[in-house]
Amino acid sequence: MPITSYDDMKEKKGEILRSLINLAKVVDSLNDMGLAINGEALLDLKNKLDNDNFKVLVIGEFKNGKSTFINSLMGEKVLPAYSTPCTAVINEVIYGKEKRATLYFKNPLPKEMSSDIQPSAMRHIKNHENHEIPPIMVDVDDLVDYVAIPDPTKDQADSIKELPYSKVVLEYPIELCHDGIEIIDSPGLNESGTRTKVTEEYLNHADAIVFVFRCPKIAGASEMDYITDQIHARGHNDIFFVCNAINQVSEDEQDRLIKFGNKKLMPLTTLGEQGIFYVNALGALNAKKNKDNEALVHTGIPEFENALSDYLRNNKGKAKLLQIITPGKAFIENLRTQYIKSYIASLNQSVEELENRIRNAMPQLNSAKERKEIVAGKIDLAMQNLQNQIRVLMDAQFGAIIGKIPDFVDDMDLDNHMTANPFKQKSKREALEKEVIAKMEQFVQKEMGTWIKTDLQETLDVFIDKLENDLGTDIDVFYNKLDEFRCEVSGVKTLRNISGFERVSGTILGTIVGGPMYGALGASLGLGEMAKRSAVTLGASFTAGAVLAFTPLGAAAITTAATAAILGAGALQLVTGGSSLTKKYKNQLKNSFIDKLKESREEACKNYAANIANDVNEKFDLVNKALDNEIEMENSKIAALKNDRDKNSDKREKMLVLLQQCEHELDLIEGTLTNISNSIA
Ligand SMILES: Nc1nc2c(ncn2[C@@H]2O[C@H](COP(=O)(O)OP(=O)(O)OP(=O)(O)O)[C@@H](O)[C@H]2O)c(=O)[nH]1
Ligand SMILES: [Mg+2]
Repeated sequence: MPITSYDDMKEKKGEILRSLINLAKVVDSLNDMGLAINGEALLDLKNKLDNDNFKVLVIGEFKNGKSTFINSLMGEKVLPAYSTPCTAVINEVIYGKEKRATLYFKNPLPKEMSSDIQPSAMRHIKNHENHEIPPIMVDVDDLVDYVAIPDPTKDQADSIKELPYSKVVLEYPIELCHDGIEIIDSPGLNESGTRTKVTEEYLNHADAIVFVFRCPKIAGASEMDYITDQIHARGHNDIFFVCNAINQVSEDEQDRLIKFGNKKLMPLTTLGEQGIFYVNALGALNAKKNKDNEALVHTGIPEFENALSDYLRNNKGKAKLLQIITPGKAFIENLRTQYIKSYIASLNQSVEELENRIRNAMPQLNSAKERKEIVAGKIDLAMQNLQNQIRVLMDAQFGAIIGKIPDFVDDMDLDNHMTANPFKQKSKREALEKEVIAKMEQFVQKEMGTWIKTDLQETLDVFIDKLENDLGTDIDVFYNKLDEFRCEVSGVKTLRNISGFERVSGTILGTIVGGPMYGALGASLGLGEMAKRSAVTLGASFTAGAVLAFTPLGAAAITTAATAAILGAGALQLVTGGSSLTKKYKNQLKNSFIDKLKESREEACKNYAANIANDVNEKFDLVNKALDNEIEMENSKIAALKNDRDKNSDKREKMLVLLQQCEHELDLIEGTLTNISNSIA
C-alpha cells in the first residue's frame, strides 16, 4: 500500500522514531553490562529522520518564471519576481509559524564584492572580519534587497559572484511546506558554467527536480544538454517539466506546442507524459490570492501539485523511510549475532574455560588484524594508482580538446561582429569577446562531459571492479579468521553464506556511522557501485571548474592578450571591414584561450585526479572503518568477559536473563520495522 497522506507519513515516521529510541535503550542496557557498543549510528538515523524534509529544487533558464511558479504553489508573492533578471541567491522556503528570513554568508567571501550590498549586511561583515560570518535575520519585506540581482544592467554572472550571500532560508506559514516540503528557488541557468555553480550543488541533494521552461520556448539545445549532462548524470531521471506561461500562446496554437513539448521532453523523464505540465503560474498566483477556484482550475497548477505530492510521498517518502528502516534492521541483526548470542554462550562457560579459550583463539584474532592491515595498504596503493591513471588519461583528453579548438572556432557562427566604426568599436568588441569566450568554454565543457560519461566512467568501472575483487579475497580471509576466533571463544558456530564484502556492508549499515554517504543508495548498490556513481557525478560538476580554472580572472587575461596582439598588429586602425576584423580578433581570442588552457593543463589534471581519487577513497575507507570496528568489538567483548571473571554464578544468571530480555526486545522492534516496510512496499 502506498503512503496515503502526509499525516500517514508522519505517523510512520513517529513509529520508526519510537523503535529507534527503544533500540537505543537496548544498547544502553548492553553497555551497562560492560559491552562497548557504538550507538552513534542510531543517533545519526534519528537526526536523519528528524531533519529529512522533501527538497524540491526548481531550476531553469533566466526569467522563465521560476520564482513566480513557486509563489503560485504557495499562493502568495513570497519570492521577488520581476521582468529583469532577478533571483541571485538560492532561496530555501520552509515551514515556519512566523514569517522569517535568515541570510547566510559565503565562506570564504568573494574577493571583490559588489558595491550594491546592503549597508546593514556590510556592517555585519565588517564586524566579523576574517572569520566565518554568522547568518543574520532580515526583514521578509526587504528580501528583495538581498536576494535579487542588485543591478540588472550589469553582467549577471559578476553580480552573482560579487554577492557575499550563500543562501536565504525563508520561513513561511504555508500549508504546502507544513508537510515537510522544502522548495528551493535558484538563480537562472545561463550559458556560462560559473553562473550555474550555485545551483548545481543543490542538485545533489534534491528529492524532486522541477525544470521550468517558458512557452513557447521549450527544450532549447542548451537546456537539453544541461538536463543530460548535469541532471541525469546525477541520477535524477524522474524530472518534472513545467512549461510556464502557456496562456501567452494563442489558444489555437497551444495543441501544437503541447505535442511538440511532449515529444521533446518525454524521453528525458521516466515520469513520461505524467511529468510534463503546461501552466500559467502568474494566473494561478492571482487566482489563489483572490480565492478564485474557478480560475485556478484552468491554470494547470493543481494537477502539478497533485502529481508532485504523490511522487514525493510514494516514491521519495518510501525511500526516505527505508533509508532508516534498512540500517536500523542491520543494526539489530548485528547486535543479535555479534554481541548477544556470543555473549550468552560465553557466560555459560566457566571462567577458567573462557580464559583458556580466549588465549587459544588469540592467534586467529591477530591474523584477522594483520589481514586488515593488508587491506588498508592495498586501498592506499590503489588510490595512488587511480590518481595517476586519471591524471594521465585526462591530460591526453585535454591535449585532444586543445587540438580540436581551432576547427571549432573556424566554424563558429557569431551573433556579434567587430566594426570599423570607431565609436562603436569598444562595445562591439566586448560583446564579441564575451560570445567567443563563452562558446569556447562551452565547447570544452561539452567535450569533457562526454569524456567523463564514456572513457572516465569505463576506467573507473574497471578499476573499481578489480579493486573489489582483489579486496574481496582479503576481506573473506579476515572474516574467516574472525569467525574462527568467535567460534573458538563462544563455542557457537555461526554459519554464513554471504561474502566478506556483504558483511562489510552490513557492518557499515549496522554499527558505524553511515552518514549521508551510505544511505539506501549504498545499501542497495553496494560499496563499489556507489563509488563508481558518485565519482562520476562528482566528475560532472567538477570538470568545468577544473578545466576552466582560469575563469573569470583568466577571461580578462584572454581578452587583454588578444586585444594587445591585435592592436600591436595595427589591425584596428585598418579599415578592413567588420568581417575580416572579426575573424582576426576571433583568432586572437582563440590563441589566447589555448595558451591559457595549456598553462592550466598540468594543475587542472592533477587537481581533478586527486578529487576523483579522494571521492573513491572516501567510499573504500568505509571498508577500513568496518574492519576496525569488528576488531574493536571483539576487544570490548574480551574486556567485558574478563571483567565478569569474578562475578558469582548468581550474577551470571542475572546477566543471562537481562541478555535474553534484550534479545526479546530486539525481536519486537524488528517486528515493528518489518511491518512498516511491508506496509509501504
Ligand atoms: N504572463 C505570464 N507572465 C509570467 C508568468 N510567470 C512569470 N511571469 C512573469 O515573468 C517575469 C519573470 O518571472 P520570474 O518569476 O522572476 O522568473 P525567474 O525564472 O524567477 O527569473 P530569474 O530569477 O531572473 O531567473 C515576471 O515579470 C513574471 O511576472 C506566467 O505564467 N504568465
Ligand atoms: Mg527568480
